[in-house]
Amino acid sequence: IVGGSFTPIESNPWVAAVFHQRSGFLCGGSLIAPCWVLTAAHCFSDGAERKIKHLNVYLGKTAINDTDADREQHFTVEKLIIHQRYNDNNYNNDIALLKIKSGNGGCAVRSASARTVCLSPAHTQLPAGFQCSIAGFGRERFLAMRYSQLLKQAEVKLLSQTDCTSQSGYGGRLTENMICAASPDWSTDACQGDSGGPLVCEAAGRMFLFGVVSWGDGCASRNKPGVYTQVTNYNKWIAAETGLSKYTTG
Ligand code: 4AZ
Repeated sequence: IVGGSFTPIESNPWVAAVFHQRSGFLCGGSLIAPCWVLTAAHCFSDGAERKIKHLNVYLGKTAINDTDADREQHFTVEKLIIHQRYNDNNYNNDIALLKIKSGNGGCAVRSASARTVCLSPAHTQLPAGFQCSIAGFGRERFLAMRYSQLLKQAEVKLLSQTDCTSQSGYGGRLTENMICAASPDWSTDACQGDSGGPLVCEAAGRMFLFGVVSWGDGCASRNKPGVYTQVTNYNKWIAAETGLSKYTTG
């Protein structure tokens, strides 16, 4: 995250950290049900990253390289489901599910540092300019050498498809499954390492998972919004793949 501020996991308790045994921290994710983390498909575009026995998922982590035994929960991955129509060339359908399992065979246990986030009703639209928030361990600057050691969050505003296209020059790269967000002064944005993590928006007093960090040209670059997978387009897919009811309410 470029800009924004450091934040304890308790402020974003649905944030998951996905690690690969060899390459280390891989991507963010969001806990949508005790056994299910929603993340980005492009995190697994390298074949090596699809070997589920090499993946580890943590909830309750505020510092990526520290163990916080009191607050964190560790999981292995039982199933990796990459969207069947994920396109590695334009990142269309950049969405994936991880079924997680703890050492004792259980799933996530609700606590102050680990909690599910709500999914919105299918095809909910929020107006342009609506303020939402992003969180992750990604780079703090485009040219940073490493990821942020601590979880960060930042506020961003949704853009209409029309404004995103006209401002960004993304043109035909934007599909109806993508939504753009940025800060009006272009100072805050998701960056490399935030992929898979949440864009959450508060409506009716609850936080809804509205986007998955997907791509963008650079980070916090003028006229280059961050692009997110539009989660409400995938309620049926999520229900079908997980067996969860159409949407959860936390
Ligand atoms: C990335 O490389 C990435 N500014 C994620 C988000 C953004 C840019 C790059 C958005 O994972």
